[in-house]
Amino acid sequence: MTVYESPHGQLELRDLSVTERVFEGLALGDPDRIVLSDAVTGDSLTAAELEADIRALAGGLSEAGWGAGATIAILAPNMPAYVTVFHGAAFAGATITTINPSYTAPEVAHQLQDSGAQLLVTVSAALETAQAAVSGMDMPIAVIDGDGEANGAMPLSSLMSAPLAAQVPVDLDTHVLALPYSSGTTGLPKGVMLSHRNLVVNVDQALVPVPVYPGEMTVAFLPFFHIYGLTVMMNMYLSAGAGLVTMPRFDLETLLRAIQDHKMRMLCLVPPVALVLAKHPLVEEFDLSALKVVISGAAPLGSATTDAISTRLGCTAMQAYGMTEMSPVSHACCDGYLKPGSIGALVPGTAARIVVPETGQDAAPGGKGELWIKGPQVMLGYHGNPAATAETMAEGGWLRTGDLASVDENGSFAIHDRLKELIKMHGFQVAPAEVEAVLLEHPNIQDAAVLGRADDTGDEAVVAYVVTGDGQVPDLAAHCEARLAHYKHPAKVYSVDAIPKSASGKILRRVLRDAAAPGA
Ligand code: 4UW
Repeated sequence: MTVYESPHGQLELRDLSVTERVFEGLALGDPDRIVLSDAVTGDSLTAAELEADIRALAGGLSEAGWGAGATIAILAPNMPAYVTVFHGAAFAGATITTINPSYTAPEVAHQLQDSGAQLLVTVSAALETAQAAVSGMDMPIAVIDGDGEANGAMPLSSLMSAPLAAQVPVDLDTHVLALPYSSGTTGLPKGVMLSHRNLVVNVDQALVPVPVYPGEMTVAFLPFFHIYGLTVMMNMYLSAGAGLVTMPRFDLETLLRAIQDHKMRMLCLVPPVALVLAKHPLVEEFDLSALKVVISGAAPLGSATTDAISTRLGCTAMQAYGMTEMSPVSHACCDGYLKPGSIGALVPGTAARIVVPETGQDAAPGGKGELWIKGPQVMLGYHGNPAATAETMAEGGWLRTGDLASVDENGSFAIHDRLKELIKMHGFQVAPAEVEAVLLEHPNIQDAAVLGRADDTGDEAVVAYVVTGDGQVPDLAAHCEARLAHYKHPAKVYSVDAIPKSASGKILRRVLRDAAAPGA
């Protein structure tokens, strides 16, 4: 077995809950400094206000029976109060499942049911979807903004009560703190069970190659419902004593203005935003001279784009790599590990193997194989799905990432391809199996397969192949609109005679991918 260790060495594990870790960061500096500010509404929270709100919500949730043992769902865009809800629930000993606010009611309902949530916290703008999702369920709804009472929901403020003095005790290693959803290497989205240990250690692991300084600010447009936004934006910045300008959705001008006005030093983004920074003319109209580091992740980014950003903005542009199942960070570039096209070196306390899928053997030095990861940030497993957990976790605690990778003699890793089914659209997950299931609900579709096809920007589009009785492609707009968030809708649908499958009935996606698109 060839095991690659982190050049940063090991990391001392600290027995803190994720909220206690964030409180450490809030205590670094003036308690009256703003740590969260909404880029659109200007609503803000100081360090002292955030801590007080978290303690008050934790107190109220505990009193109401939504503390220890409860699962709370959050369906909201990025906003300062998102942090209050996440950490109020965490401090009260609850489990939090984070839902994409662009989901349709059936998608929300599915995650609520699968996660076993008992309370749904949302915003007025998503209330209609939330109510449609919970119809037929005994699921109270709390609304962060507005009173919601007219609609049978309760205002979140009614859950604020006497502040909780201390973390409700939970086992840091086994209690499920967060339950974000990921399809992993195959199948439908599954709840990824992450512990307090996972999330705390990953913040500290990421801060070694990617330090963040007390008092600085960055823009959080990467959504908190996704693990990248949750750990790297929310928890890493606040734990380091820094702060965030939150954006409910991406808007270039707002982003550029925030970087300029707050003299931001570092920006974390995804490849489509990296491209915009490299090319968009609006970038010239703002003073971004404070920006020194730009980090991209969640999907591949070519070195041409990192070079273009470095040249245009006079900063270091580089990649990091993560996966929901790893809380999420396992690799980041840093001094000594800035090789073009690379995802950098292993973060502290993390080990890797490169395993050739066909043989199950470790690849020869420099060779390609599936990236396997072991470390304290690796998930506990998939919620209620031991079969999927067993498929993903190899013996000895190794997580199979489903990514084809290699490592050079210096310890810089590169990702070459995705072996798994997953499609990445703007950095967000689209599980082919989920889209296929929706297509199969259409009365005229007999069989379906879905793939990602890279466009000329390197982003992926969802492409569907369908078998229909008459060989015609049905109009799927209304069908998909009712069932799937927009970013999961197929951009192209082709009619085919048959979907290639293995003897066991598995879709042969590579065969489909390699065949010329019919009519294209
Ligand atoms: N290059 C190529 C990359 C890369 C990549 C991810 O939705 P998930 O489960 O999770 C994420 C997490 C991304 C992330 C977290 C923390 C961080 O610092 C960072 O970089 C700044 C990124 O996206 O999807 C996981 C899958 O996304 C692909 C890869 O296929 C992985 O298994 N992926 N980062 N740099 N591909």
